[in-house]
Amino acid sequence: MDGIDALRDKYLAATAEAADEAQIEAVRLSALGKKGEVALLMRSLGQMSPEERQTAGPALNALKDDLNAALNAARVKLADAALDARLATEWLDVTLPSRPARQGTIHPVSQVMDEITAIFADLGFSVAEGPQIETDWHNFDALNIPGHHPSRAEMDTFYMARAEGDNRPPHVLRTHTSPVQIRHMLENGAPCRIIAPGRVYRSDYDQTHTPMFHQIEGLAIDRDISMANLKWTLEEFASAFFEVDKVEVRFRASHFPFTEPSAEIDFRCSWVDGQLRLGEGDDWLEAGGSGMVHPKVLEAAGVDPNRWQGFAFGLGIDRLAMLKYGIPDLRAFFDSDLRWLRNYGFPALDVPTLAGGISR
Ligand code: 2NL
Repeated sequence: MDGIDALRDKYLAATAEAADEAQIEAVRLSALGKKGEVALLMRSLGQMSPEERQTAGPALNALKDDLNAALNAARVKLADAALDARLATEWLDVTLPSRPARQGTIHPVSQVMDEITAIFADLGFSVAEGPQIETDWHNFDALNIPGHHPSRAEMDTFYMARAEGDNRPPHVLRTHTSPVQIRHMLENGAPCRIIAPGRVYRSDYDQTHTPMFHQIEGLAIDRDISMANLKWTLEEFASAFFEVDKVEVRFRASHFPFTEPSAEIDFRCSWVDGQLRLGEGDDWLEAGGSGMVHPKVLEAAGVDPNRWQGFAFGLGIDRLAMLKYGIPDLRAFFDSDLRWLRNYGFPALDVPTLAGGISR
């Protein structure tokens, strides 16, 4: 009995002195572990007489319980002390304002697409949309582009795969938004004033070409629409888009299968210290192509060319966006990380970056 009380005193004292988790565990092992002193005593119960065992057994169990309770209490005390220490040093001012969250913005190309759409809306054009995967008829034949035309060659056009044994002509990724206008005329007839903005695809990749790019085409069909109406429309567009009073438009004779006559569209401009100025100077900015819709195209689209005529034009949106926002490489738009755009002042993309910023 005395031995048990002595053990209790010894291990309660040791527990009280244990300064950390490891020391508490060491005390537990030497008392209650497999080879601990209490365990050894437990084992000696076997050699005792039944009378001795009747008192020693419960006393040993009580010792075990007391030591376990003391050890657990010591652990809890340690944990409480650690928490108190953390609470004293780590604290949070919940009255501070939150960090500003970075917001996304509309992609510059989408912004420009919206701007252009708004300008043409003011001029009475509505927006038409259509599929990006087209039949070769809507993309080529209806536009008077013959089967042997270079733009139909494998190298320019992305063709969709057909199942083995399916010999119908393959669908294509539209190479321009003209098929949208073909579909519009087929469904709504004439007259019409529409623009068709959207993604187009050509198998081309370099400094000035990406396999996906954006185009906006315009179409105005009525009884007496002329190139003069086209020129005025483009001048109104250019001055609104580049935010200057007046931009002179120059037509250069050209050829497209879907227009006759056809004209390249140039805007008067100047380059001063690498900076583009519109509406002044002796330079010309190539902006796209245009012309009077070819009678064969009207016919294919179900519009009687003897009753109706009109103009059409196509503008590249990506280059207009680059010029307006001063971005030199088209590829920055579509296949670079956000740091690139940030370099051009799109503030929502303002993330920390390496000095110099640009890396590819
Ligand atoms: C360019 C040239 C052009 C058209 C697009 C068109 C559409 C129909 C009928 C006739 Cl439905 N023409 N579109 C006409 C002339 C030129 O685009 O260089 N685009 C960037």
